[in-house]
Amino acid sequence: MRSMSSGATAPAGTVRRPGDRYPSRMAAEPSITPRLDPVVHGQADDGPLSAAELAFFDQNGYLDFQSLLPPQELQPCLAELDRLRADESIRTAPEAVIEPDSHALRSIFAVHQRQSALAALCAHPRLVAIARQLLGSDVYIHQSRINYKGGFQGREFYWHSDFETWHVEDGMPAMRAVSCSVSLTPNTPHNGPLMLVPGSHRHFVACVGETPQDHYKASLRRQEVGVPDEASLAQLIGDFGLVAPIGPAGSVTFFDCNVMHGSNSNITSAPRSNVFTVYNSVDNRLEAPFCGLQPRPNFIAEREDFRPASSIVEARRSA
Ligand code: 6CS
Ligand code: FE
Repeated sequence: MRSMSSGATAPAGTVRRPGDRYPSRMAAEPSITPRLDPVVHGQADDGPLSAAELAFFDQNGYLDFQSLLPPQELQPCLAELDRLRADESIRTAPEAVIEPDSHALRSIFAVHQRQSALAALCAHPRLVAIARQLLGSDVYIHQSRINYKGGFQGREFYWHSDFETWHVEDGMPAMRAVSCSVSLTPNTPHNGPLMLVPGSHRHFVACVGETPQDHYKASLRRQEVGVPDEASLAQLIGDFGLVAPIGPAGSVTFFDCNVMHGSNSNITSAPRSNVFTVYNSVDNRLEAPFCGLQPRPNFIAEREDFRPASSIVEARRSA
């Protein structure tokens, strides 16, 4: 830790706030500590997941389904993605993220706010029901995005725990959120599928390095602060191994907010386009960021709209 002369105030993010159960980016050395929150909050009786599926998620921190959604249901989402990619004005929108070393589109955030096929997918009753069961409460959409990962151009997402960033930069208090990745295109072993370290969700890797102002502008293109050190990663991967769920369009992976994950660049010709929706328990709303900086914008981390995701669908049906 940097030494300070007497009377100096500590830089933002180097003093642990009371109630911060997962301090990170504060100490000079990385550490791995046990998870302090349950993984599965609901019961098998709540449905739709079976006791065996809940136990698998509890142990591994993810659950994948081949062909959960029929590909025809995803056609309007692919058409919307094509429209967005063709729209030059999207590239300069704050929600758009451009690849670090080209002008290719990497991500578009807050797709659930677009009143469109992608928004309907984020609030899909089958997905919301699974998230509600895993989190044992109503859920709202904390974040959504489409990761385009185009052929030849789509770059990697380095290893990270989403929760580490959501806790430090967004003030998410507890590990009670789940991500859902829906494949709009096939995810193959070759086109940069999601890779996970099963079981890593039970360990919190505290990272080294102070969070810069407006970190998201760089981190969403290529993350360099809030990434685990290589020794911690080697330990987790050595202990637990790696999985890379693959499947056709319509396959779906749910993964815990603290599972270690990443993905490789896509140097094949086929895009790997996935829609990610993050459901957070309504009992786990964001507080002030634990790094002491201003919160990130709402299109990355929701702070205003806590409508249960299930009610969004009902409201659309009755509209
Ligand atoms: O900073 C975030 O919130 C995002 N960053 C990564 C690399 N994954 C999750 C999330 O979209
Ligand atoms: Fe992630």
